[in-house]
Amino acid sequence: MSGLPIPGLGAGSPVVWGVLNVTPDSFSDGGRFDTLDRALEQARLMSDQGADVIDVGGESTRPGAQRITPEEEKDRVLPVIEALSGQGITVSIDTMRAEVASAAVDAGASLVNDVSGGRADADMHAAVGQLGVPYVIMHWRGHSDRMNELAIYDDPVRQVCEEIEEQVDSAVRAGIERNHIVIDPGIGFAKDAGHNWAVLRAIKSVNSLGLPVLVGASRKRFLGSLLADVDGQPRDSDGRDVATAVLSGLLADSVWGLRVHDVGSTVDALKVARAMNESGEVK
Ligand code: PMM
Repeated sequence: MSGLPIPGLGAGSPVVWGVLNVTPDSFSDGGRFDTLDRALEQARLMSDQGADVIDVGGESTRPGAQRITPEEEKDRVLPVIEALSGQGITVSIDTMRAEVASAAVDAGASLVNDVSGGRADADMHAAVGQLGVPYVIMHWRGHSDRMNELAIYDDPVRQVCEEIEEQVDSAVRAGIERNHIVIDPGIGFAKDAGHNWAVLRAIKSVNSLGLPVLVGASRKRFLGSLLADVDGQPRDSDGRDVATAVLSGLLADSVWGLRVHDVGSTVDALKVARAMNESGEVK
């Protein structure tokens, strides 16, 4: 693990990011938290379970998803961000748009999580440079409506690392401080199950880029395929939390942060990993 773009977080154990999708259509939790009260209740639960950051997203990125307007995105996320940051919760905005990122930081978000790493909006890097907040650059090749056709690699680990580095260089050129950057290999984005496993097994290669690494494998489709029933039917997203937590435990020593839906099971897994490694006191 390297770097601490959020002071005080990430020393000793990965930072846990709790996912809060305020969308009607995200793949695993779409529609569940699309009223302010339900969103706040879920965020509070995740914080109580040990989430360090609540990652608020208003636009679904599930394969095949259609885009929404910036106004719609802001209407969904800003009231939630204002309320959560008002309660002292550290909030990240999950957006590909500079305009939404700026409005979210004005509303109290402390970090920008951009699944496109700046590829979706030419203004994003300059805007984040101005905002001066930590910025997550995820590996991304194209919007959800075409990401499956972009899942072609000769060497997924090498290409993912190279493509992330290009975005990091572009971000630094645009004024984002290098020590504000977190990188993410983009599990499930323009990657099939084999690509996802290859990247996860080689997570130390991603780490060797020298920046903190965030991984978001939670409830993703490749876990559903792994856990398919005897007829080959993928496991529903609700039934993927044990697999997610096992991955969290396995990655505990190799990543800076983990982005998950079920915070409690990942926090448990991280405690087990720490106890096994005797690398820190288990609280
Ligand atoms: N995955 C999703 C959305 N945002 N952000 C980062 N940094 N990494 C991810 O892997 C990621 C993300 C899509 O999944 P969701 O529906 O669980 O939010």
